[in-house]
Amino acid sequence: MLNKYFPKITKPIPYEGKNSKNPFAFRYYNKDQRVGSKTMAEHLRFSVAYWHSLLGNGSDMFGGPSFERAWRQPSDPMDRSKATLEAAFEFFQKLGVEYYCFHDRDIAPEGDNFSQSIKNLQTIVGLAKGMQKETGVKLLWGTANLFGSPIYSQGAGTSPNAHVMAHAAAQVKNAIDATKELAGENYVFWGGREGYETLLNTDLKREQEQMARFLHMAVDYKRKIGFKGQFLIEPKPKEPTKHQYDTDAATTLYFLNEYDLIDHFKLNIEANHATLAGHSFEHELAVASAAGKLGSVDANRGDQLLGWDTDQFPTDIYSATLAMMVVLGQNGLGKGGFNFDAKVRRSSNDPYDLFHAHIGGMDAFARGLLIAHEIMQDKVFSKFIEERYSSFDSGIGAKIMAGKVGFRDLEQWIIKEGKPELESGRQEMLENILNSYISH
Ligand code: XLS
Ligand code: NI
Ligand code: NI
Repeated sequence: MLNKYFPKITKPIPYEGKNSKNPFAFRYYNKDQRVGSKTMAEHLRFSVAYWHSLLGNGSDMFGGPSFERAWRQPSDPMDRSKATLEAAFEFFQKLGVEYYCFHDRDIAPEGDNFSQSIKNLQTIVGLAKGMQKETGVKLLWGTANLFGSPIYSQGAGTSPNAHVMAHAAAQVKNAIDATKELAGENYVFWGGREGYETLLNTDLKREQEQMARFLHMAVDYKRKIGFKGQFLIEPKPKEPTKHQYDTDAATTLYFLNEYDLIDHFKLNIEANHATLAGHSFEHELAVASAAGKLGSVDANRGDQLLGWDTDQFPTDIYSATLAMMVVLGQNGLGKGGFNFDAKVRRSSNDPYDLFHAHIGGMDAFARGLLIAHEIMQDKVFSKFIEERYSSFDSGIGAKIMAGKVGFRDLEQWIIKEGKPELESGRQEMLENILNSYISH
């Protein structure tokens, strides 16, 4: 096992059960434990986000780095990337996580020109491939950073400048190549700057048409090279741009339908993006899932009092339980997983905080999984929901849904039958039941 950057951890984080007081142990996540037909590891497919956990340095809008990791010390950018890669795989192994995710620019530095950038990426990909083989850690998804460079300040695929769009396309081509080379199971598109600030300089329709063209080119390329990973779009309503074209799940699904892309994409739902859009995490998951398009999850959380993407590690058992109910309801995420798109706080300056953060997130979802599984086995809510809609299973309800009656027939039916009687929705009772599962 690699052992250079986290010497205090000498073996993979163990599962010690819920009474353990060891801060470097799992209390719920027991990877081989079966929950229904799969193990916890198979259900959850946890992933570390390279950009936050390996590159994060505590900086925010008001201050520069508050910590510098040992693996970020080498001054040559390629040496720094290599050291970071070593630290990454040591961390993955010691944490006991099976997947990771990256942006092209996270793992390899941009060169002086585009050809050099390609070479840098290929060199690091070669090394990463070796480390994946050595450790068994796999790539959940790759993506391209189309938001950091100043050339993308007015958009990438949706830039008003065709030269910029071409550059973005060239970059995504290489990021897909890298993902394929590393047997990535998905490829993510997050439209960081695919939106606009003011209509005074923006043709909204054109920009959406450009975005669609961009994604169609990606689909064509995927087919040409035989990349078998799932394409995912990650909705987010704002930050960095004021209006983003992929605001939330419903908006993104509409866009994909409108531009004939729906068959080629699923969604990657992020908790903090859901709340920024004014939705709950479980709402966004449910909207994606209802369309058969819930592909993967960026697990994190926002803060109720802060209106931006704080990307905190998820610790809320309620939220994790409700999320797992949606995921179990669709029989899992398939090729997707739970990627911790989350960063330790500015004050968490010790590299071992990365362990605490991930252990907490993994335990929260493991616990959510256990509770959700029990709830679903007992059919507590599903029975209630089925019963609640049962008037559509026979009689007039069945006729309505089968298209056998119209407004005139229903007028006659109402004249005869009179006023409806309503059953209680029993929200409070159901909330109490949920609580009883969570607290025992
Ligand atoms: C930013 C996004 C980003 C994507 C990958 O808010 O969450 O990190 O997950 O580009
Ligand atoms: Ni994300
Ligand atoms: Ni985010």
